[in-house]
Amino acid sequence: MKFYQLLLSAALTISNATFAANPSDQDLSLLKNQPVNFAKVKITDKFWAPRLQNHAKTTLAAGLDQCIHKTHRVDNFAVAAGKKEGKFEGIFYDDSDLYKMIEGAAYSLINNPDPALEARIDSIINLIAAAQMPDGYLMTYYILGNGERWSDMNMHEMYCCGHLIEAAIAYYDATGKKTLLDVATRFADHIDRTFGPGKRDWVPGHEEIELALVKLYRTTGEKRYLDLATWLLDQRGHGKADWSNPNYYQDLTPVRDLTEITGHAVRAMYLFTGMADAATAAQDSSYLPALDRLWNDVIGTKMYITGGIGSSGANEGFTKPYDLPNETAYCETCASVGMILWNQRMNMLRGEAKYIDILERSLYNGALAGVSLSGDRFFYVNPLASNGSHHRQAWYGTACCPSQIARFLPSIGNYIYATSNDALWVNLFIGSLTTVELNGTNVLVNMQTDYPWNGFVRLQVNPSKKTDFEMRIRIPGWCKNVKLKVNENKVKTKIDNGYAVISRKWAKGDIVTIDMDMPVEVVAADPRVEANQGRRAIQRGPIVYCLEQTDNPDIANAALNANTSFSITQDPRMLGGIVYIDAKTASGTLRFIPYYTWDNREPGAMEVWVPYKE
Ligand code: FUB
Ligand code: ZN
Repeated sequence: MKFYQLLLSAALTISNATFAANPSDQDLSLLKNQPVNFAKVKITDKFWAPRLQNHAKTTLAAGLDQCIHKTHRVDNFAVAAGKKEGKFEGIFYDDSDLYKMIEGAAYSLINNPDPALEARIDSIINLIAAAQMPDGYLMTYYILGNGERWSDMNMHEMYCCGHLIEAAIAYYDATGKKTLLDVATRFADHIDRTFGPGKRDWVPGHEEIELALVKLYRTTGEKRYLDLATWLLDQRGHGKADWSNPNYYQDLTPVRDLTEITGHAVRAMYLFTGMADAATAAQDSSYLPALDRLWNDVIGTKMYITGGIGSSGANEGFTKPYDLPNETAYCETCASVGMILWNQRMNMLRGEAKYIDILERSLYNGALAGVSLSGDRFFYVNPLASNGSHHRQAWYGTACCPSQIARFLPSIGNYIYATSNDALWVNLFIGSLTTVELNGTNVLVNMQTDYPWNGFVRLQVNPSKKTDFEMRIRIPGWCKNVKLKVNENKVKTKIDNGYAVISRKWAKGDIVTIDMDMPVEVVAADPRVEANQGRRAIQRGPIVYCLEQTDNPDIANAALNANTSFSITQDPRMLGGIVYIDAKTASGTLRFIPYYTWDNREPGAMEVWVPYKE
């Protein structure tokens, strides 16, 4: 096996939307492409399709059980609606987890109709609607007498409203039912009546409502929701809140002037996603230079090899450049999902494959580790090393991560394909079927692949009639050698912004094959990352690997060196079906498993960055 050494800056050197961003036609002027919505994508592969089934069967049931029976999340609404005796129990932002579970259920219903699940969600929605105040206000914590509403910008009222809006749109898209959308609209209208130019100022302590209001604008066509979103973005950085640490809230600098990613990681991701969505919807490119600067900062100096971000638990976020400790890495699951949301928007706006490289890194590593193979246990924090004491849990007091996974997984079909006027963009390699319209012609696309275990991809294209379009195939940053063929004939393609572009008149049954070499790579971090000095990580394709004690009893003495040789084995029975890597050194063999699969067997130590002897 070839022994590669890549020098990556920070954790990495940059080589050179909403879950469905759903931009409407009037948004298109700034966009290079628009994602194909997951509702139009049927995932057929062996990697993701079983995960989605497990999500529908296990993850949703587990999360709803937590909200309905094991915690007070649904009861808080029942009490607020006067249908149950009691008081508010839990954390002030708990409503948001229920909304995210509804959003996840809605996405799941789109591709897996389930009348029993729908009926269950309908009854929860009736409680939510009954809890809403006559003026549209809706947060059970304050409705149930815990102080004065709109008195503290850090109390997540707008955050909860944002998640309500996202859930309501998802449920409306899935079922056509409007009850929750009406509730969300009434809450948004209440906010719109209370805050804005000539009304009250407000800086949402936890971003989220901005991107949600853009979605609401797209769903309802009401421009005032977009205006409210841009007004809220423009509130930031003018000292309107009295935080002791405005950097934590991304509130030190006006958003267009931001140069450095700071503070709470999830908040930052939602902010940047909201800025990108507002830029698109308002056709306002003035947000983009800041987004470019922030992207370079985080990717170049503050991201882990897993695509995780936020190195410190103290602020659930960022510290200084290259400060990327492994055992104490925070890397909240929500932050990795946030990277996926934001990077998709950046790709839509810039049309460059490098954003999908990061999206893919966060997807297969930082985000996917957030859920157990069984689908009912979750990581909140995703360290890159453990002494064996860090484990997934069934739920958390602050349950943002389980509910995030619940809403994210069923929407992964959003990230595979995109289209522009005369091009099909193939961003991720996930076996799937879709039909897209290109130049007025319906084109059925059938992708088959064993990715991420194998770099061979077969794409069959079936236009309803012969038609010209470009196929833009992302060549991943990790791929050093690729062979492309059309109908068995080698094709030379131009590479444009990381995409191989095949331009031709396509006919029924045309077959493109993409054959990407996927060797084991030994990765070195930027020397400025102190924690990784004298260490190496193993990556193959998009998958980052780790050592786990159960396979490597002597993990404390594990080390790689320049003479290590690697062999790969595909084992369909191990950890849900993986390729594991054996590393042969003079002192024995080390077994590496995909990072996302760790902590699914007996507890033990784990490490991604392994000592390396020159
Ligand atoms: O504050 C709401 C959520 O809880 C944040 O997004 C997470 O980081 C956690 O603090
Ligand atoms: Zn979270």
